Amino acid sequence: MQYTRLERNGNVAIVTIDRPDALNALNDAVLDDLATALDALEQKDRCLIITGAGSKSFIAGADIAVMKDQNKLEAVAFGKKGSDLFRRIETLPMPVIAAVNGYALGGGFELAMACDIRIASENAVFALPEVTLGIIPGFGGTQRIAKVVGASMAKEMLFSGRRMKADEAKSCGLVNAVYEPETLMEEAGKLASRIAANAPIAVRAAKTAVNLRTDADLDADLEVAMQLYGSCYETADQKNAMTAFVEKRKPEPFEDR
Ligand code: DAK
Repeated sequence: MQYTRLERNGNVAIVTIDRPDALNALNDAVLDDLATALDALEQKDRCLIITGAGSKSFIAGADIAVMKDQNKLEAVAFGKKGSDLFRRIETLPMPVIAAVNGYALGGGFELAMACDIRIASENAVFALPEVTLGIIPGFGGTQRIAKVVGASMAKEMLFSGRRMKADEAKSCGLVNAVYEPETLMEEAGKLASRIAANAPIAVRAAKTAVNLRTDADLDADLEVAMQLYGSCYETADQKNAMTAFVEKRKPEPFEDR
């Protein structure tokens, strides 16, 4: 695995997304490595922590340089790969904690929302900037965010693409706790160990029970969201915005086409 590390501390597993030169942005290879790390989890792993390498970013989103040139079919295939993987994280038998150590943008924020519990460092920043790039979140974020922060805040974040800092994320229930960057992993480890010390069958049953309602409709809704996502790839606005990001400049004004 080039882009993911799997470590263990007792019966707590820690997966680190490790592509710091691109702020841990998700491309096919990163998603493949993350899937491989999940394959390696065992029943003895009673809690999983997911974090990002480096001090600046959890995950700065899906890889815009890759998405820029995708056509609709390629975009839907990439989206489905990430969406299925995040669904797998959401339905892992053991609890999953996202330790958000910096930027959690786009697909990175979506991954954090597929985890059971989110804690963050003081420098964490959350946003769904997809509409500024001519697309919508494609890894299930449109379906999960309202359940995490309520419909009104969810829509504000989705429609505006604005950034939310850690303190606001805490006040709206997006994260459970905020820590100094230096202590984030230690605190994540303490919480995970506390969970891991409890009766595993009971913890797994509790997770399944809480997710019952979510699971009932989510798969069908994710499919519809994927088609909506794909349709954005037939627009000039998407090409304009993603090309501008890669060329490190502002996009031309959007044309609604
Ligand atoms: N993709 C690719 N490269 C990225 C990246 C990203 N999302 N974010 C950062 N990088 C790269 C930068 O290009 C730069 O590379 P070099 O120029 O050094 O080669 C390096 O990481 C460092 O970034 P910066 O130089 O920009 O660092 P700054 O501190 O100045 O700024 C930043 C940090 C996080 C504010 C900035 O990098 C930024 O705005 N990044 C983009 C954030 C973003 O818009 N993320 C959302 C991406 S959209 C779907 C699947 C998925 C999705 C949607 C649909 N389907 C297919 C259904 C999800 C979409 C997204 O996630």
